[in-house]
Amino acid sequence: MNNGLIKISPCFEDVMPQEYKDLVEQGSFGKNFGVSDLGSFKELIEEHPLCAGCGLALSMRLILASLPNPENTIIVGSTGCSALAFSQVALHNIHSLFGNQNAVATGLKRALKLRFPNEIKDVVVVAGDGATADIGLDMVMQSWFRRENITTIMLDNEAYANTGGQESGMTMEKAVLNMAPKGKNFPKVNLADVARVAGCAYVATCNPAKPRMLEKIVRRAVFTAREIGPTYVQIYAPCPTNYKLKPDEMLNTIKTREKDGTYPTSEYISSSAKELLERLEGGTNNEK
Ligand SMILES: Cc1ncc(C[n+]2csc(CCOP(=O)(O)OP(=O)(O)O)c2C)c(N)n1
Ligand code: SF4
Ligand SMILES: [Mg+2]
Repeated sequence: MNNGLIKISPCFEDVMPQEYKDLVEQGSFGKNFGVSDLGSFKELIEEHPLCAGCGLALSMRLILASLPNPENTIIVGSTGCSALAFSQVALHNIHSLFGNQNAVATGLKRALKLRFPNEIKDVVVVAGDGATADIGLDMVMQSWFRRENITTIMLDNEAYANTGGQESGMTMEKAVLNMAPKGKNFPKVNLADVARVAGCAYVATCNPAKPRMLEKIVRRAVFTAREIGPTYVQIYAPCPTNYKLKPDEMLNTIKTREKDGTYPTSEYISSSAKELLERLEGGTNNEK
């Protein structure tokens, strides 16, 4: 970058770790970087506090590398494990109280439109499944009903991970967790279908085991939200700690779920979004 987006206070320069200095100096800003360039720029500090093998950490890296307009993107987060990573990124971000993320993002987007009518400002919510499908569902749905121009990304680890493993609406039926010892007794919520019916112009499910697909989906969602209306992306991001996986089993868990059809990659594109994406991409490529 360095376009002054994030600055280290001179008083702290001598004590800041080198990794953080690298983040400030080598962000993805001002360049046309994507997930294929990961490793040549800094998007998240490696020494972040998420557990080894955490699907959220990998997904966050990929989301940050996929944003089409990072300097002018504001991420709105919510309480949960992903929030722990936000202080390790060189990007504008706001932490909202648990469940409030879509209401905060809505207000922010509206204010940015008024304050900067001639500039592109993307607002992207990145929150957990508990924050999105359970406790914040009311505000998520209202932002969709009202056709707000924001992207909602759910990091779906199928649990309330940060509080020790309670079941969420997104947990699979019969799944056993630390604080759901008898197994969940109703099915996983199909929030992708709900999003489509509630007015999202673009809806997709994906995972970090297919980074280029994730990149394409995030970019499509951001472009569609900018021009047309709300968009929803659901990323399967397993939690090794609560699902008792070894860190190196995370990606294979995703691949197995994709293969057995219990967590497929999918895409819904409304006709207006299709028109837009065809114009931007020169023909939509729907290959998974
Ligand atoms: C209003 C409110 N209710 C409950 C909590 C407690 N709480 C903090 S994180 C969390 C679970 C988060 O689950 P999820 O959104 O799936 O994120 P994860 O930690 O799994 O990434 C809960 C219930 C809170 N902080 N605020
Ligand atoms: S508890 Fe799970 S979701 Fe949270 S940081 Fe650890 S592995 Fe990631
Ligand atoms: Mg969760």
